[in-house]
Amino acid sequence: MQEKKFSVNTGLYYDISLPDAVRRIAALGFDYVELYRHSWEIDDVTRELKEIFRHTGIKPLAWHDHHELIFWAEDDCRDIYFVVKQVKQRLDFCRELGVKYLTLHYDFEAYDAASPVSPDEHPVFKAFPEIIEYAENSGIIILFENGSVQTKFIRRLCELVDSPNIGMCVDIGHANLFEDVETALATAGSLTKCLHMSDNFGMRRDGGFSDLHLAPGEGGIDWRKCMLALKNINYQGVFNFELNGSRYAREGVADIKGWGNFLPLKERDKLLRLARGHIKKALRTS
Ligand SMILES: [Mn+2]
Repeated sequence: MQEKKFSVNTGLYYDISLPDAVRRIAALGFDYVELYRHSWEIDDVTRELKEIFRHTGIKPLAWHDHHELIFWAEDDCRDIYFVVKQVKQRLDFCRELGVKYLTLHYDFEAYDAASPVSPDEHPVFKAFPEIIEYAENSGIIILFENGSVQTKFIRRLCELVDSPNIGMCVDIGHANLFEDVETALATAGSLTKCLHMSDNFGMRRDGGFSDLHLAPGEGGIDWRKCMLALKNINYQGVFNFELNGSRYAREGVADIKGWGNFLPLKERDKLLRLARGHIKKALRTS
């Protein structure tokens, strides 16, 4: 059996610099890193990041942008030029850093899961020909991540765009909240190029925050079943953890999106060891 590769999203170490987060993840023995930042300070650290990749052997898996694609469009999405410009800028960064995937949220807030529209009915769809042509020329694959936008919508989007440079990053925690893990993976199928792995206890009914981004093993997801679902679609990619390092997440309070109240760094390291151990065990027993 091919050896499984593991990766970490730098958001877990959001309170230290991006290079320091990458160094820390490399020191913990991970194979890949997913780069995540709200702002564009990455502009200043490109050279340093490349040095770390070269010295430690850790490889950049993806650039994960904070913004949704729709966020860049005006309310009525007339400003397609701006959307295209933002995505091209990210693709340039990916190429500069040797990152294979650009992972974007399609939309988190405005999407109505109860009455989904076809992707090509949305004005932002007009941006795709130019975005995809640029991605193809850059050799970067754009991945859309499921959230309240379910995998069936993104699958349809990928089919309509019809390019080898578009695919899906299946967020397992989000699938557990907005559809279910096994259905989401079966729907995404061979379009699944990357994963966001985190745990939660399902959708809360009291309005509390549900998308906790706990380490696999801390929440209620059956990871053995998840590994079986991945085998069923012959997933050959990296196992990428996207964890929240805040105390809030463990207390289940509503405002963890503030990325504050962090656990000490060593406790966050432990979460990664827990996550990796839990997934390795789930792989062995599935
Ligand atoms: Mn995610």
